[in-house]
Amino acid sequence: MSDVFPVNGMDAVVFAVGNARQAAHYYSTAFGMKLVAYRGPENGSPETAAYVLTSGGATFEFRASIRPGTDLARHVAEHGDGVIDLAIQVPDVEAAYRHAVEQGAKGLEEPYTLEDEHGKVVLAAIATYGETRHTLVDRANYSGRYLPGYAPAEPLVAPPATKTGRLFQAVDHCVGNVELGKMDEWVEFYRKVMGFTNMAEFIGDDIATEYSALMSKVVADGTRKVKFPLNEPAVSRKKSQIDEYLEFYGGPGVQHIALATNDIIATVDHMRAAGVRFLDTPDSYYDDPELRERIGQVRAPIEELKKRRILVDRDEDGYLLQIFTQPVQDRPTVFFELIERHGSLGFGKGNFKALFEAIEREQERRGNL
Ligand code: TYF
Ligand code: FE
Repeated sequence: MSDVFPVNGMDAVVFAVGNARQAAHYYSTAFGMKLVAYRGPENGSPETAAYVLTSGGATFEFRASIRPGTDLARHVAEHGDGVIDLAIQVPDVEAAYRHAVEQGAKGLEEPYTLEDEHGKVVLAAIATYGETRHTLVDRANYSGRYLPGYAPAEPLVAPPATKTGRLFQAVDHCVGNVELGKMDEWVEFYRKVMGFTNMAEFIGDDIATEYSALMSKVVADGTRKVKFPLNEPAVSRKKSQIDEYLEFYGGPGVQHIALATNDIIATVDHMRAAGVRFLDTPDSYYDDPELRERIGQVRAPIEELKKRRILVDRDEDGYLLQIFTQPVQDRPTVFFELIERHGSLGFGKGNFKALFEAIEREQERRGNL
């Protein structure tokens, strides 16, 4: 079968924030990212300041309005800091955009080309859940740092003192929260528009009623380079964490970004020392003899994982280590996951119970349970 919507991988994750200068600092010091490009009133952008940071193959752009009355200012006033764009690299923007719109996607920007002395980039944009968009990007003929119009910028701080000089190297997956009853519609959207298929891992009715208060399905492109889990709230005794998000974000949006790391222990140590807070996991998770049986040998002693509250899961393909930050802004909305994969293609199914209990303890502390 020919791929109707080939993708090359994730491009940038774009955040709308209240203060991009300070966000650039936080993601430099706490996430070990490298500032590489800037656009603002000094170079032709009178309304918006934008900072572009990278970590290996991952790119984040932080945009803030520097004037009142802009759509970006409205977005931040309404949703708080959040993700406005999950950009995807495609080999043929024109073909991808036409296919998407024919299949019912809402077109936001017709294909256009940006050029400078480093070459050209082709872009287009379609809408997805809430106010989120997917910009489609072809940068195969571009050797500049980010996009034409952005000036090179130098790192704000020295790289983290890890073997690689970074804390993570790629975006592993990006999760969306949608409204009750809408998950399957969005799964269908990604199937029709992008030819994405369901991955085996999901949170169904059974898990939802028992402890998660959410349902989840994962769609991915055929090569598994772009993975988008989708959550919806489930009706249960307690208020769903997804409802909490929808209430405080003011609608559907990106819930978490998972970052792939080769050394989750060093990454967590750096981030904690820099002030990032993670979800707590009780001692009982590590002291449970069933855990040792379930996960077998992993690359670090369980004591080292326990010290840092890192979770571990194993399936037929291998194992993974993962941990979740607290929300990274005042609203209980966007958070990050760190994930170190050793063969496993899953999302930590065996950790769902412990994870959702930890999230519920946080909801309770916030008075939202
Ligand atoms: O991305 C995933 O599916 C895992 C598990 O609210 C998960 O990280 C699912 C829902 C959620 C938090 C984590
Ligand atoms: Fe995840």
